[in-house]
Amino acid sequence: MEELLARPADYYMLDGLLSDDERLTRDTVRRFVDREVLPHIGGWWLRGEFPRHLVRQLGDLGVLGANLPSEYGAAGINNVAYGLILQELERGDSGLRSFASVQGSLVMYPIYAYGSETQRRYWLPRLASGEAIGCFGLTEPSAGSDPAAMQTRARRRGNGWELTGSKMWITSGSLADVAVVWAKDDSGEILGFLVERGTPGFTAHELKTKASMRASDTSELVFDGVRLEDDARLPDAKGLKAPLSCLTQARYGIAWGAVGAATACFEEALGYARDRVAFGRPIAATQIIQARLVDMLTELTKAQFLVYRLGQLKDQGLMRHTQVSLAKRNNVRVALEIARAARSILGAYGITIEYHAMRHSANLESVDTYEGTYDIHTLILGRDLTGLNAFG
Ligand code: TGC
Ligand code: FAD
Repeated sequence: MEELLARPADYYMLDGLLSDDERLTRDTVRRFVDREVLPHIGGWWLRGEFPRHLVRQLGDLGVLGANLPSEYGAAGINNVAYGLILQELERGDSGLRSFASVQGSLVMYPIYAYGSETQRRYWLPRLASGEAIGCFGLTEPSAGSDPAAMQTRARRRGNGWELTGSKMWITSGSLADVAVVWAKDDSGEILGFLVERGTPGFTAHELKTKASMRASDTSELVFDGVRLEDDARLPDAKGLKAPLSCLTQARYGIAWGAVGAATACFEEALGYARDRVAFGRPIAATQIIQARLVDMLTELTKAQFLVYRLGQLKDQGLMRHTQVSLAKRNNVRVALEIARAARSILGAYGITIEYHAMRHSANLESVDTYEGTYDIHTLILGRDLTGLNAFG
């Protein structure tokens, strides 16, 4: 019983299924988040500041792109351990996990999977250490769920390319030293490019009016006739499948991260309900609050097992991208519902930044939308089940 009260969110003792290495990785990041993030995150979030000073520390901890091979400077850990890292980062804040997801899954992964050896050797060690920051530009002002409708063009100019268009809602866009940008060539084929900060014609503009993900940089990228050499192109990326394969990697991490945000909210609500007295007794002694807490714990426990099994499948090379859609869709929606329930258990205190539930709830509205909305993942899964396309 005492053990349970100490770790109420691990009701099914999933901890016991982890290897020593996985547990060590998780606990290292857990301590980092407790020490470096939780005491400050409310202020950063309110002021709309991304904690840039943490980037090198994340690099030193080895968490950036940690599931990529060590020959390029990454940690080379397995996918369960990688998922646990993202879970712990998002227990701190979705914006921090988002930074790590973009850096590892949307910038390092495409360079690793589709880049030249020269691009890999140059960028991956810098991105793994946090010396360089990356961003990923797929979404446009008029093309989000349907990236095939992108307008950004890469036109042949001599031996190189000219890039024209814009990308919207780009995480880390104003911080990035390098942007992975997706554009159509003259034949309509989707290609990927590495565009470095400072390249003439390339500008980034931070969006300042967000009521969600406030401790994360979200920017618009503009490409006004940007001239690139052919060696800026990711040589092996051809067609929509290339960026979509990066999304699979990021969605995998998001499904784990959502467990972290949900855990923070569940534990906060449980603690508060035990302490808060109304009508002469703790609100935790009421049937309605107990029922809510039990529903939260049940969904959290199911979400934990979903990603644990998904991680095993990924480590065995058996994971399908539609299984990632199921986990992303479920776990983010569950986390959002747990955050809202926690906020309500906290009463008026729950709307303040001294508690975590409201911040997580506001952040998770973005997480529910990005990397494929809840509805888009429903349609991906519906198509997989029936063989019929309901997107049109
Ligand atoms: P569709 O015919 O479905 O696919 C074209 C080809 O790609 C393959 N494929 C995938 N491969 C790997 N992973 C995936 N997730 C894949 N999904 C599809 C597919 O098998 C096909 O291959 P082939 O060999 O037959 O050519 O193309 P479609 O145009 O019908 O796609 C529709 C849809 C809805 C699946 C897709 O476009 C989609 O996923 N839309 C959502 C867009 C999205 O998620 N954008 C995210 C932008 S990045 C971001 O939000 C970062 S947030 C910051 C953070 O991560 O924290
Ligand atoms: P739309 O596609 O316009 O969808 C609007 C609504 O219509 C949604 O509810 C959707 O589910 C619904 N809908 C659309 N099509 C259908 C259909 N066929 N059937 C039923 N319903 C449908 N993008 C990047 O490329 N890089 C990033 O780093 C990045 N970071 C982001 C960070 C934040 C904080 C946010 C909020 C977004 C970010 N995005 C990024 C963009 C994100 O991926 C898109 O917002 C997302 O893909 C949805 O696109 P949209 O906003 O254009 O919505």
